[in-house]
Amino acid sequence: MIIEKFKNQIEILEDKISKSKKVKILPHYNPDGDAIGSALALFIILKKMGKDVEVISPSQFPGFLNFLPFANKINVIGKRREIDDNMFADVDLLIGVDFNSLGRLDRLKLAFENSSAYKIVIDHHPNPEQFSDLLISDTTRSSAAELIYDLIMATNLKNEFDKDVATNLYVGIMTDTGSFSYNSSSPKTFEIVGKLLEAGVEKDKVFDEVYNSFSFDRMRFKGHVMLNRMRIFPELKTGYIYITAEDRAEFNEKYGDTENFVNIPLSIEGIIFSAIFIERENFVKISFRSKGSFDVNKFAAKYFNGGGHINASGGESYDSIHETVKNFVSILDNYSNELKNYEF
Ligand SMILES: [Mn+2]
Repeated sequence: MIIEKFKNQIEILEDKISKSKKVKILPHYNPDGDAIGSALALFIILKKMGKDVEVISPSQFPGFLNFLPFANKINVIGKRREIDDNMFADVDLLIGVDFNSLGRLDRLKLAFENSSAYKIVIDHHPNPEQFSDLLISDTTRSSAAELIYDLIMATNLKNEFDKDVATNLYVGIMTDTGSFSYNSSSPKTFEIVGKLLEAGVEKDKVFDEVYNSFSFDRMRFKGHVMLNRMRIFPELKTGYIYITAEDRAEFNEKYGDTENFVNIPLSIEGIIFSAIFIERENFVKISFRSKGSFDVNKFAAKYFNGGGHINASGGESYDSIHETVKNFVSILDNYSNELKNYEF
């Protein structure tokens, strides 16, 4: 079994969980389905084991995750809430899920560092930084949720595994693979999905909750973006989308509304590299997607102060939205040979 390589770590994981009373589980800032699903799956199990456990999210999570079992128990750190950097002083165990660097905890970073709790991080992102006592990182996994399924089954945590845990893990895998369209070529992923379905996950209902729950405003927003805010460079096999603060206001943007917009250019024939630039309060939020071997993790790290996975990454810019887009287009020049000759 693949999990063999984590034999030692798994023993420590089981031991630390059994010895801890007070546990906090932390997804990353701007959490996605994988971060929230992974955190809640562990939350449910630890709760059933009788732990004093809580999920604390460094920021708001998308509304389409509200249906997840126990999502209403998540303690969300709002933008304006004051943070006590010693809030984890009396915690025995901190578990971070789905992130590879301390910075991803955003405003909870100092509290994490200051805490004397034992720290475990479970992740699947490339190049994980060592900022915990125990790092269980498997970059071959579709999602943190997939890895967590195996960790549960390899320990006494499996005794508390149930349909609610399975549903949370399923959403982690489904959202991190774009509903099994990328990062999901391993049969292992589908074996685990099979086990989750056996545990009672209502696949069609879950899909409907996650992907068919948008507002009419969001639909019109998407239409506007596709019609007026998308540029395609067919010869470079590249497309990008930009969204201004005015656009967001005009379509009454809610948190999560722009999720997956970055994938739109990739559904055009021949496009293998896609970017989105979104004007936020004090910066421009950027996401990249690619097909095949074009490495957007490196691209984001080199030019836009970010990172992620080979086919999905993010970054940021403190120039204006129009400057940022201009900059991106000029950087594309450096890749024109590579992109023109790229075959997927
Ligand atoms: Mn993930």
